[in-house]
Amino acid sequence: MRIMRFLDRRRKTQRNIQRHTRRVTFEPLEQRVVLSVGYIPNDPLQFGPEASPSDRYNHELMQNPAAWWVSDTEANFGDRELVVAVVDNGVDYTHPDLYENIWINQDEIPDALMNPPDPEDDGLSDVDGDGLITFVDLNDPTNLAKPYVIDHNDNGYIDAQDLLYSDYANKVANTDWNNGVDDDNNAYVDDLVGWDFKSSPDDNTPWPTTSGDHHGTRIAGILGAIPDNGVGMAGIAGNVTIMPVRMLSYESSIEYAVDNGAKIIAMSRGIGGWNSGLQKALDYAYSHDVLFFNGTDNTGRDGVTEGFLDHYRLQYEQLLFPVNTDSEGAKSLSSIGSGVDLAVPA
Ligand SMILES: [Ca+2]
Ligand SMILES: [Ca+2]
Ligand SMILES: [Ca+2]
Ligand SMILES: [Ca+2]
Repeated sequence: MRIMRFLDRRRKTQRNIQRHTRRVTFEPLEQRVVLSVGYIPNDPLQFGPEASPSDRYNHELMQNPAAWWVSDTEANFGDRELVVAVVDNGVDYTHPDLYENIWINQDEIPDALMNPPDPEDDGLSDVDGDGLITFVDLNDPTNLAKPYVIDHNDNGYIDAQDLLYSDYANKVANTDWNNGVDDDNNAYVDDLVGWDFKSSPDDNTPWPTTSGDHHGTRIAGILGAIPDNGVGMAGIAGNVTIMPVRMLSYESSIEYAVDNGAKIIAMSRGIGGWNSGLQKALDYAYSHDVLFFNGTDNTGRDGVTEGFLDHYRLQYEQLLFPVNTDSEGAKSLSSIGSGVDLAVPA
């Protein structure tokens, strides 16, 4: 009886696979026909009619549509409670394909917004009931009706910059949120959406201040661009929460990310040798069960054929070193060789 049920389920699964394979057939990529089954989101830059195979090969090679698939009309893009710190040169938290996924430090939200003195006002609402106040909640009509949820920068939605500034051009703080009080007592005043260690003095706007500083925003997009919103691209795990940390030293940036709830750290520093600060930061992350990734350099060296060892990658035992691949799964920009842990199409 049990075997029958198993076979029955297997047949059903096979029928489903055949159905979805017919439904979702990508065009030939080079000489190889790539078939993918699963949920295809509507993000135009990767899945629209104009998108080329080179725009979406990362999703095809990783078979992300299959991982996302729940049903024809429902997808699973990851867990919002999973916080990924992008420790880099800042993240454009006003970006239309990122704003909803930016981390909000729950304990830095002023109590006056959760429990307002006005008895008529019941405060901010956790609309989707996930136990957090997120930008998804703040962009719901229930919260948009509150006098302290305002699109100050006039871009059509509530984003991190709206919480920090009532007038960004003139650097006027939004004191409803950015109240000058270290509400969570973590020694970072008003760290509502991350921290900028690089500016002098350091501050609460982990924003790419120099034009061309798009690296952190790009990393944030690859992993967490809002999926299925008809805009731009789809992140690999587009429902995760992104904590922007603009870094200076390893220790302070990593400790901040770990202490404030990041479970994954994505960093992209050129590491050429031994650094005691990095090792301390790694020990700290590792002892708190935080995965720590750092891409290898982009000089394209091949340690396998050239026969050298990159000793630094072997020294940092707890650091995960990914390399990027091209659409064929072959070596791309990244250097390969000893100490590399995994390869990812990107
Ligand atoms: Ca806005
Ligand atoms: Ca704080
Ligand atoms: Ca505060
Ligand atoms: Ca999108």
